[in-house]
Amino acid sequence: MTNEYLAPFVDELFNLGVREAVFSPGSRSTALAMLFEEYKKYDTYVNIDERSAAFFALGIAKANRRPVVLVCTSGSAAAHHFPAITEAKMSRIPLIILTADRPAELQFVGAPQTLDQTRFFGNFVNHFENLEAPQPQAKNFWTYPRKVAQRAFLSALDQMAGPVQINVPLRDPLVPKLKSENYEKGRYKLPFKFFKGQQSAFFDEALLSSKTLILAGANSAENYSESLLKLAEQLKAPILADPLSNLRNHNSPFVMDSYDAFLANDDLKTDLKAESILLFGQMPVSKRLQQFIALNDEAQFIQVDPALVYRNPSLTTTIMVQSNVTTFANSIQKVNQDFSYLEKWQKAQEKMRHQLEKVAQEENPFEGRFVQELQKHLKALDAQLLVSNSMEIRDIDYWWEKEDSKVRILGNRGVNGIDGTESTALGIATTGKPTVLLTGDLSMLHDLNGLIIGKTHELNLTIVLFNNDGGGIFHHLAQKGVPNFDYLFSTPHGLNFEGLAELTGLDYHLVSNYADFGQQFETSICQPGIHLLEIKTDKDLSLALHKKYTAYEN
Ligand SMILES: Cc1ncc(C[n+]2csc(CCOP(=O)(O)OP(=O)(O)O)c2C)c(N)n1
Repeated sequence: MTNEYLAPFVDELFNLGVREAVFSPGSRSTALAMLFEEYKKYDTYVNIDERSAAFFALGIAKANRRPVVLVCTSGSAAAHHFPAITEAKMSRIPLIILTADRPAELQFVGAPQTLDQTRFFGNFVNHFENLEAPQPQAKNFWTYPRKVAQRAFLSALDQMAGPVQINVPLRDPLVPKLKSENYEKGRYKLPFKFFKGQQSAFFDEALLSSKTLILAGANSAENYSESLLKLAEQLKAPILADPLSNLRNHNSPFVMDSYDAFLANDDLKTDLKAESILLFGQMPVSKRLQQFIALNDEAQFIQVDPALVYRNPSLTTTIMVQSNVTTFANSIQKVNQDFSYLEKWQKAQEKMRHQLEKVAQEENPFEGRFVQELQKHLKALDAQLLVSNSMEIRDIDYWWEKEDSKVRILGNRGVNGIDGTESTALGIATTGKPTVLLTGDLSMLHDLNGLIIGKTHELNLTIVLFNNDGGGIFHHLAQKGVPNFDYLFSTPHGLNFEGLAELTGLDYHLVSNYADFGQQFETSICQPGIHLLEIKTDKDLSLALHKKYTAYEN
């Protein structure tokens, strides 16, 4: 399989619109040069001097206003591309530079013609990444190289067009097997497309089938709820509403809020398969949803976003539309009269929600029921709720029901850190609206210093702390039960949060039961200062209760 994955890379660049490739000869770049040449559809050029080759490619790209591929071998070769790359960057000319390289095991060991080619052109490229050899058995062996090609092409044609470096570490044997069928491997049913701006006619006619699914994720730039609800109604499409999308603030029959639980069911996953999937905003938190998307790899996956940057880690995106959400949604004219797909989702949703709601009878202190209680007490308020990462955001995903409300749910889902939690919450609290932080104990401990600014600036915040003495999430993951599990992962600390009252002057309360929580919460939210409501839970019991209340039975 050596180097065979490069054939779909070459094919994908052609599919995207690249038509010319300029090579300088070398051994490490053999596979690249041969595969472009054998494809037979590119206009290729050879120049022994990489410096001249790069300016030559720049000239072609300038004249044709489209990206040109430039290939060089490892070592000092890439350095000679530099002058033309600075020119391309500053004059916004798209180039895709493929620098052949030695693989990781031959780096920093004195291998010939080898130097560190990582981010070789610094700030003078729009994008850098390695095109690594995928694992031979991997499902994405043939599709991953296509994604790298797409990213390279889209970055080169960014709003500020420019050069892009794809570094290509290659192992021996360097001469590839030329199999013409490899060029077609990993192609989607319909080729990858991207649009800058509106193409409603295209979507109306070809794409939005009667089995269209809408994914609504966090979107910090825009409140798109009304336009998505209208679009869902037109298309009879269920909206899988991530808690951070805030679409759950609408008690609409199109909004689904319990999918993370029922998408664990294999029969349902087959029955609910989509033909078109529209993603707005960030990919939702739910891991099961992401697995479901990966399963739907035959569907058209359309990402609508102001940037042409991937937001779908399942690698199934087939169309990218560079647009803000409202403009796109409002441009779609299609009306679907077939309710049958929507009804399937509604049925699963109702059944699952019914099961999840049974948590209201749970007597033990359980995060699921406390989320339900929290929603009850917040719903009438124009409030803001920051949710920490780990199980807290997942519990909100399970138990925060759609209902007409104004609560704005926020989270730091850019890199999903357990850091900066109190600081972010206090930053949010500066708006003066009632503000609540729902956090786990490790996340809270990580940012205790963050409380200082609350005191300095007299900010108001109610902290609801789920204290299970360590990282409960690891009890749900594959690490559970490995040697030294507690020491390495669960990390119980036994710290006493009550001491924070003395340390920081916050108002502390240990919650004794659900009714007590309600009373304390109602008092805290109206009073100035920082209030900490600590709820003690048990990790193993919590795991069992999660299983009990989130199980979907056929
Ligand atoms: C800065 C940072 N360090 C480490 C992690 C890995 N991590 C994810 S969840 C988690 C445990 C969080 O525990 P806690 O806040 O108590 O929540 P629980 O799992 O109990 O719900 C850790 C350490 C991370 N996401 N971010």
